[in-house]
Amino acid sequence: MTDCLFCRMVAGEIPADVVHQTDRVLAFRDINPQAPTHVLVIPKEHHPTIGALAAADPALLGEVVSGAHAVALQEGLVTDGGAEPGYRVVTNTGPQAGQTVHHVHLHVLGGRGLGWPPG
Ligand code: D5M
Repeated sequence: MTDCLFCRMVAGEIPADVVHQTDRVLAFRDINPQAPTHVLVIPKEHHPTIGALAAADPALLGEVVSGAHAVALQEGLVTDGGAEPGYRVVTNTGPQAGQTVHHVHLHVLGGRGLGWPPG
C-alpha cells in the first residue's frame, strides 16, 4: 500500500533503524521509545491488524512472533532457553487500544521494569 507508513519503510522510501529481518519480517526501532529497548516487528506484507494477519496467513504471524523473540535475544532481554530479565510484546488493535499505524506490528519492550496493568 503506497499510503502506508510501514509499507514505505519496507520499500526503503522512509528510513528505518533496522535491527533484524528475514525475507518476510522486518524489525526496527520505534521512533518514540517507551523503554530502553522498543522495537517494532512487522510482516513485510501489508495486513492491517493481528486478526487480519491470523486469518490471512497464520504461518506469517508465527514468523512475526519468532522475530519478536529473536529481537529479545539479540537485545539481551532473555537468554537462549531462559526468560530473564524479560520483555513484553504488545499489539494495539483499533482506536480504543491506541493503534495509530494500520499495518500490524508487535511492540517489543524491555530493559526496565514494566508495570501492570498497562495504561
Ligand atoms: O504504534 C505505532 C508506533 O509506530 C508508535 O510507537 C510510533 C511508531 N512510529 C511511527 N512512525 C515511525 C517511524 N517513522 N519509525 C519508527 N517508528 C515509528 P501503535 O501501536 O499503532 O500506536
